[in-house]
Amino acid sequence: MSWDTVTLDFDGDVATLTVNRPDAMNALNVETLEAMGEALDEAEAEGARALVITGAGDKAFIAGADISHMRELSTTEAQAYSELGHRVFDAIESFPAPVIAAVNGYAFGGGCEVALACDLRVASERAVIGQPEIDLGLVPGWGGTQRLPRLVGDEHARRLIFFGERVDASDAYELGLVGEVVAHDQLDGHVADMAAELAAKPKHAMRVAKEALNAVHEEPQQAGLAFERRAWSGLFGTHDQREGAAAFLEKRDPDFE
Ligand code: CO8
Repeated sequence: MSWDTVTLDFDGDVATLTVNRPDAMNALNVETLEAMGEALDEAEAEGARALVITGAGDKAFIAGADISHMRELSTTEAQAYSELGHRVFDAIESFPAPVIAAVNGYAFGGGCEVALACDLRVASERAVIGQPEIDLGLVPGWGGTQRLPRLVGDEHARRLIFFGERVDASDAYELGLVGEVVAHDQLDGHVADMAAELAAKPKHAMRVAKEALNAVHEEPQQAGLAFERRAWSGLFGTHDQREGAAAFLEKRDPDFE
């Protein structure tokens, strides 16, 4: 499948979803969100074991929702637009393999929220990130009010959302908003290496690790701990669990399923 505003490429078990509207700073209009949803389904159907999300061009990761589209919306249309974004971002969060945001430039509003829905965030030193909705008379509408405080803590999230402040890559790293900052021209290669390493890990254990980590936020702690207990014991007896232990004890590389 192919789309006008999204590309999906495979390199072995690693899929890369690129939002491709560089003339509009990769802003997310309805067509692009729908294409992202279909691309995520395809990546899952093809068995991707790691997914990279990035933006086309040299300036923007994703500069947010499409402001020219938003300007015309009725309340009902705004609700549909909001729900579409939520569905896509939830699909990123629940994608059954690790998802890495390669933040190659501006990541504002909905663009920051895409990155927040990913498992890991790596920024180019040129990245600028923020939730500037307040200055458009809005608030983050695709999960930012919930996912941002989990990542950076309540105080920093309030500052970013109340002031609409845009932070550069090194400040984003200091806040914990990204896990790593790399030179701009090394971003793609570095993220590709990370994704390949994650894709080579045992698939079932990786999926359970992600589900358990997601449960931290989805359920109260006791329910999350119960999930971890069930999931952990559920991995026992799998080929990869036996092979992992055997390979360690026999001082050899594991041959995972
Ligand atoms: N939407 C639509 N078009 C955009 C967007 C956007 N978010 N961002 C940039 N563009 C367009 C510009 O209009 C311009 O188009 P044209 O060439 O036709 O004039 C083109 O991209 C290039 O942009 P600039 O000329 O502004 O380029 P600069 O390099 O000077 O600046 C910036 C780049 C810094 C990214 C600047 O464009 C900017 O600040 N953009 C807006 C960022 C922003 O405010 N984003 C938040 C949007 S709100 C949001 O995401 C809400 C999410 C929740 C939605 C819930 C739905 C109900």
